[in-house]
Amino acid sequence: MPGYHALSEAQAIEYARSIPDLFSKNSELVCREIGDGNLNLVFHISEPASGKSIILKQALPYAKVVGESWPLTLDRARIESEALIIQGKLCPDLVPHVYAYEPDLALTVMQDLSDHVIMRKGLMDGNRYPLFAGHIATFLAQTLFYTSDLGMNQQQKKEQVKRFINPELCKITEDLIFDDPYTDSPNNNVPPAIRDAVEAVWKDQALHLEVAILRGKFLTHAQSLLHGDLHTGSIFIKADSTKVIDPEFAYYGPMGFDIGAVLANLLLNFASQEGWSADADSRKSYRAYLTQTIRDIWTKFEAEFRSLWNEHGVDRVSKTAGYQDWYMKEVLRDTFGFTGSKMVRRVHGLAQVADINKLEDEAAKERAQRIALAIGTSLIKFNRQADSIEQLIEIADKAVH
Ligand code: SR1
Ligand code: MG
Repeated sequence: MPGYHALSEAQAIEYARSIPDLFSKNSELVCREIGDGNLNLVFHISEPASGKSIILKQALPYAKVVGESWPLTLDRARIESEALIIQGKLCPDLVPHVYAYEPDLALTVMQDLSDHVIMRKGLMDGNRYPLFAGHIATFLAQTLFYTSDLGMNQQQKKEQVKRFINPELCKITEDLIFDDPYTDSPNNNVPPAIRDAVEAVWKDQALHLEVAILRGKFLTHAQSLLHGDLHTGSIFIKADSTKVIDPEFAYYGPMGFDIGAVLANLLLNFASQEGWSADADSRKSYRAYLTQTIRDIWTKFEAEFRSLWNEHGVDRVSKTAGYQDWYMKEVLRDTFGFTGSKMVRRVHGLAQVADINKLEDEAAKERAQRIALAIGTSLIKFNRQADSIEQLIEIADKAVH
């Protein structure tokens, strides 16, 4: 990209000064690079005199988690800023505000959310967020409904599908979620303690068939504009506020992939309670909080989605008797399958999760990994028979009893 260079902290300050009407002309600005994700630079810039602050997020031309040997399109910064703008129109309180997008630098200027914490960390610290289920259910219902053929004009939707063709980022998902974990790939990071369980995954033909079917849906089912990477590291949270960030994997795919990402990451934390909870009672209580959150997310999502459909559905055919019930069951079944897929990849795939990997007690870590793998593989195998969110919770509870 002409003019592109990765910013240093000093250059990030210089750029921030050039944004009109933001900071005072000669005031001191402080910058910290705080990116702890797999792909990008994130600069936090503040003006101590006024207390104002912003975030500059810059895409690097490679995957930071691997290094320069893994080149990656800078177009993902455009995808991310355009997705944030669409999501911001549909649910303004649930995403950061975008102030500007600078295509030459693959740079997005957005609202600073430092008064929130990354949800993964919040859960690892044992916090509870009673409003989260309602917030994320609304995010999912609004974004998935209004970007689908149910909620928008079908020809305009096809134009939108074009803008969100995201082949390189989708390829990461296709490989890291639907391929590598099911074979002895050099991309995997297999924890030696659970090698036997991972080898069983590599041999399980019934599991592989379900993963192939789910992968087929991910490749072809352009149902809604997805966030595409909706794990708990893509959510900023505090008691009364939830903000979904980082939609650089956005593309048109199956709704259950986004819903499943949220549920999978709650269940990864559920598995990791082997190590985070102080005793059996607190483990049981925190797990019950997580499963109640899952129940609430699905129930509230389904109710809000159905009511959007009934009140704002754009065509006659989608109101055919029985179609809505069939459709919602398919979304639920996909949710089971993608929840499972998103769990399995985090146990022995390339990019894992701190909930499990930060456990210091090796025995607890091994138990957590085995639980996560058991829940993930069971959900994948069961997905096409699912009828109720209670079955997902039963599968999770069974893995710890
Ligand atoms: C090479 S990127 C690894 C992972 O980080 C992102 O958050 C996605 O989940 C991706 O699969
Ligand atoms: Mg991310």
